[in-house]
Amino acid sequence: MVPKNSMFNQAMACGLLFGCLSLGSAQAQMNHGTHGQLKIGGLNSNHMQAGEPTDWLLRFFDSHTHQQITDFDIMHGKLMHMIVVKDDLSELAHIHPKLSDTGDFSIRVNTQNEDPDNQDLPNTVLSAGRYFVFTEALPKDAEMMIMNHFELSAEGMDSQPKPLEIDLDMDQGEDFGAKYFKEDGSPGVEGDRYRVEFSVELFEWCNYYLPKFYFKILENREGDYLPAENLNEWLTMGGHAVLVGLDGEKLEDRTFYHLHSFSPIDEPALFTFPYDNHQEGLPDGEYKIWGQFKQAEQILSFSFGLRFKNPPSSVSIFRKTAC
Ligand SMILES: [Cu+2]
Repeated sequence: MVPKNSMFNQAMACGLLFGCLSLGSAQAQMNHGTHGQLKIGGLNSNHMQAGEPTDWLLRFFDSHTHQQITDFDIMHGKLMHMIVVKDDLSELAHIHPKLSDTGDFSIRVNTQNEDPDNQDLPNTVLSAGRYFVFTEALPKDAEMMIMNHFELSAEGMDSQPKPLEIDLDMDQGEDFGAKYFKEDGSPGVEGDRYRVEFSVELFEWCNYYLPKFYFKILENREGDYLPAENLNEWLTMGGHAVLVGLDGEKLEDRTFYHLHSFSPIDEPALFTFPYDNHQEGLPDGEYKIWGQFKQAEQILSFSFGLRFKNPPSSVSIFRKTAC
């Protein structure tokens, strides 16, 4: 069941009706009339020790009145969705802080907690480096969710940035890539439990293109890779995908999208993630995309490195007037 007036309904409406303001488009809507505050270990600090259990506290304020926003509605099954990603895109955690009576969100990272939707929590900030934190929440009675972002740095053993491996290179004309993953969703080799096929399609829209991303999840059954079974909805959707750009030195310049797929309908274990920003296309560049799915009780994250390239703009696409 979907709660009335939830962002889910609006998101779906936007997915079906082009032209409405998209909900997942981080660039345009981050800090939409709000500003956020992240306290680490009780301090106004943006430093922590990598791998150490650490308390994070978040507050959000209306930018005009400076009042703290304390009431929130549930969106996709949670009061807040938080994506933590390392700047070299080597690590990602999708977690869900808790809301207190006073309107503060809190979470202790690098630990286990009782929420089965926080399986990434023990691995939130594991290595030294720079991390981005993206939050999504829906203030009560608001029409739009608020998206905020924070930056922190983790100290610890020196860890060199890892180069992004490109699995699908549209510069080379590729639109399809396949990879193998182990039981827990970590990268594997042929013969391991999962083979995941990732592909991209481009659709003309206004004077640019909209991408659509596909994940097909195959499971090794006695040597044959067959469509995975026991795939369940996670957080009210068939699947979630997080797309983050590598380009941009500043956090504000990073592209960030949290996309959604319905459960497969036509083809078993095939998930479709439409790009949900109908105001602008996706810039050329290097990205990582994590598809997140629930199988039985386990959350699986399958990631692909993507070099995204828009086709040269054609005359025909500029003639379209329906946008
Ligand atoms: Cu979430």
